[in-house]
Amino acid sequence: MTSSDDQSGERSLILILGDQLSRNIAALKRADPDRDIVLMAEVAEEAGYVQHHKKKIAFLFSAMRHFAEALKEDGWQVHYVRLDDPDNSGSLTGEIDRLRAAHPVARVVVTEPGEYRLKSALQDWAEASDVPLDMLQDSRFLCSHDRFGEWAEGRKQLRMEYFYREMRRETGLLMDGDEPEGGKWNFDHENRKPAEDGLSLPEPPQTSPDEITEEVLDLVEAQFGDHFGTLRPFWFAVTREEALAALERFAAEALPNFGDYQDAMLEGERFLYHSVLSHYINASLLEPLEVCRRVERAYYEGDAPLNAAEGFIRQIIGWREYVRGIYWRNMPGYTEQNFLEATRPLPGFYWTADTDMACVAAAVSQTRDEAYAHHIQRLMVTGNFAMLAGVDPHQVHEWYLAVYADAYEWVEAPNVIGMSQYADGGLLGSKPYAASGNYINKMSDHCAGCRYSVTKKTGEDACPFNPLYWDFLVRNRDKLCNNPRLKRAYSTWDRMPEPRQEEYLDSARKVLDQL
Ligand code: FAD
Ligand code: DLZ
Repeated sequence: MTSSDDQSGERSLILILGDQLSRNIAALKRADPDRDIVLMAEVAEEAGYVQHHKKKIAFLFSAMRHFAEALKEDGWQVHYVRLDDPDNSGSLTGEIDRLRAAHPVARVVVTEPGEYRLKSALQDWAEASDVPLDMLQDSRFLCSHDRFGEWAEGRKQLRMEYFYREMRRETGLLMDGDEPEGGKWNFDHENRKPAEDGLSLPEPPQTSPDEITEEVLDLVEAQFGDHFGTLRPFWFAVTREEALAALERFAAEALPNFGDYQDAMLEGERFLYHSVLSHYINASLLEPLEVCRRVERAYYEGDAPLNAAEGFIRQIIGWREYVRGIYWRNMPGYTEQNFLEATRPLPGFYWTADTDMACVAAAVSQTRDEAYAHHIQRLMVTGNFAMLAGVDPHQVHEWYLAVYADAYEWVEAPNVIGMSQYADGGLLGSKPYAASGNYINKMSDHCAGCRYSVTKKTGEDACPFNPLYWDFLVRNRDKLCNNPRLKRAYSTWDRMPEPRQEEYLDSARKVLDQL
């Protein structure tokens, strides 16, 4: 990362990417509104490197347009390129060149992109260019690449829990002097309640599209009509003020129950007590630390219990920072990992929701409608099914990168390749998140209305997760049998009578043949 002194008085071109929509972004903090020119561009290359969900594109384009207006009001000179600008070159580097042809600049400044792909493209461009590129460290994260490297160096195994404790100490969040608030670092064992009937479930605030958003929605419909996903109704916040209102709503209405029901799933309920803030945080409408401080305040003011506040803060200063560290430490190459050598194509129902498995249909259809599913749906339903069925992890990765409004490779890839598909062989997590239908039945009400029977283990009507679970373990025995956390499962299998084992494997074969 370069950090050249910019006191020359010469004009810089400040490139602001679609997920860097903050006045505090490093490239703007270093810039001078009276001298420098800001470039923001909607480009086909970024909108098309995977088939992004229509709502994701609409969210980013509208948030970009609103942010550009806000910067102009602050006095910045902003050059904003719309996707349908007839001269749009289609790439960010093309737009840099176009702008500097009209307005010569001494240097280009950008905050490090969140994806290796784009970082490399900008670096390649700079090598061939006659102006220098200053790529600044991304100060939106608590843990820099160097700090993560320092923490990871020399450790036999990387585990989020130990990383998280350091982040608690460094931020002081929920700390009582040197000790964690409440005497424990982690209250997760209190956070596994299945949802009961009759809970009152708050909805995230629905923001009505303004003129700018309506224009973007028409553009997305016209240009990306063949992409996955339902575009309207569109209710996402697209400005910082609206995102702050969503944070307030979460803190007041959902946070108190966030911990208890964090792992629960309910038919027809898309959000439960989740915050639905990830796409705002990842695009910088909200800052991770301000979100955590708001949640910490709710705890100290008696508005939320400790298991909720701690559980939430852990997701952000623990998991979110940890997966980013894993991503940058292991790129390039991380997204190609395939430890279990899985090769099956992604089943078509990941795009259509056309499956009799009620839990999968619910997760995919809400993904199609909202560009959102919560963590347990992503991990234990669509992720679990893909891993059990032996789907090629790269195809799974591309699906997740496309379909969620919060998906950028730095956060999506470790969650998919590492956490959900175990394709990194245990670099990120200690065991595969493999589960039979029993887990889904315990944590949800999907099974009650499903055409398959979760209590049936084999045969036509058995929940497909049941035979697939054993088939997965048997198929990958060489690679998994020494994992201490799977020892019990393998000894259960070994104690099973052979005809029963055959029934499982036969049922699994039939499920897989139908995919
Ligand atoms: P909440 O449940 O309210 O959690 C609060 C916040 O914690 C989130 O907004 C998010 O910022 C953070 N967070 C929670 N879990 C994680 C995690 N595992 N990694 C990073 N941050 C986390 N998250 C993304 O932001 N983008 C992705 O592309 C993405 N892909 C995922 C794919 C898979 C297979 C899995 C298992 C998880 C993925 N996650 C991803 C993490 C998590 O599922 C989402 O952050 C969360 O569902 C977003 O919804 P929410 O804002 O309501 O989160
Ligand atoms: C995701 C995305 C999309 C869909 N479109 C644009 C765009 O047109 N212009 C832009 O600057 N950024 C876009 N983005 C976000 C970038 O892809 C993102 O900055 C990189 O993936 C790095 O995280």
